[in-house]
Amino acid sequence: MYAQMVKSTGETVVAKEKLSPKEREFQDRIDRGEKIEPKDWMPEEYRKNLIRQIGQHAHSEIVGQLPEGNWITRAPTLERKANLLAKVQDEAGHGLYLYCAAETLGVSRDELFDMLHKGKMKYSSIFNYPTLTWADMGAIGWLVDGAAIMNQVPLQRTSYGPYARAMVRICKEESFHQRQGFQIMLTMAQGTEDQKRMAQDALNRFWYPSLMMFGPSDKDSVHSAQSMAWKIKMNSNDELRQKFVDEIAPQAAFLGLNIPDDDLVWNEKTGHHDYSEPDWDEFFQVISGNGPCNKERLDARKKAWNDGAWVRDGMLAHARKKAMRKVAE
Ligand code: FAQ
Repeated sequence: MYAQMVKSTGETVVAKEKLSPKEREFQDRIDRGEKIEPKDWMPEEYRKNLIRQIGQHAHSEIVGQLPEGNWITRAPTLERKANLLAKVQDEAGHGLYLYCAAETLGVSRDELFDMLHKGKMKYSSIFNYPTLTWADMGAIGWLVDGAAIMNQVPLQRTSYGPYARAMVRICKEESFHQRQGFQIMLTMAQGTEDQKRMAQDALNRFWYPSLMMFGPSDKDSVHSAQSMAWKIKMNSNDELRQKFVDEIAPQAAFLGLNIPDDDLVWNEKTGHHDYSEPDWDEFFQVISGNGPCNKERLDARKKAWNDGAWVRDGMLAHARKKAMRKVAE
């Protein structure tokens, strides 16, 4: 099946004194907060790790269009339809900024798509869950975009210039997405008994998958140490997950909805909420290609790629003709 099998290097951070002079100078630039630009020298592992993370991020944006795309024709009002359409289009745009950022590292878009289609590159686990009711559009905006923003705001300060700059615009748009999601939840939570039940059901199904978006717990995160030393990643997975829980818990209370975790409680001592970990076996199954919708999502992406072949061919033929005309002039 579609195992998503890009190998984790699992490398730990090399002590500064063991780095070559070039590598040390590179690390010093990062430590000073300088941005690394496409033509600058960079260690091969830095380049590969960035391609992995930015590529996975780009794929998440475009695969992430599918669960919501499912509801555009069934949105309950014209306004909701227009908002959802705009949101799904924004996700396509985010994918494009990110593919462009990855291309500056010497990988082509065709190669990135090929790795996605062959199951050699991942996309976010969250998009392998189905969207069963309209309330899921609220839960996705509120929780999924909420988790995405929590992770992406710090990435505006990431060390690689093109990635950091792409994040600035993406974060602005994501905050609109989160608000529209929260607004759907608010309307439903204050609506009829059936609407409230649907909102609660969506929260029940999306809560733990949203926590999984931040990645495995720190002790199982193979990339965090090196990625944080290189400022490819600014915070650990558990740090961001905790911030998310602390932000969402009072919002759920405001909505009058219950987070499906009996152990979720404010802890005076730590100044944070205690909460239950997601089922990590389920997480590893989903990122190995065995989630509820993995096959459906990849099939949809492959179909879109194949259906679009004539557009790519046409554009290439046009570009070739234009170039030949220029030579003839
Ligand atoms: N799903 O060592 P770590 C969005 C993999 S954007 C799938 O901790 P790392 C917008 C990881 O790749 C959502 N795989 O990895 C939207 C690695 O495997 P590998 C996407 C996951 O990279 C909203 C292995 O597990 N955001 O939603 C996941 O240090 C609504 C070990 O993990 C980004 O991509 C996962 N959840 O930390 C669109 C942000 N977690 O590659 C539509 C940028 C971990 O060795 C609708 N990325 N893995 O085979 C990051 O910040 C990081 O890459 C993490 C993972 C935090 C996701």
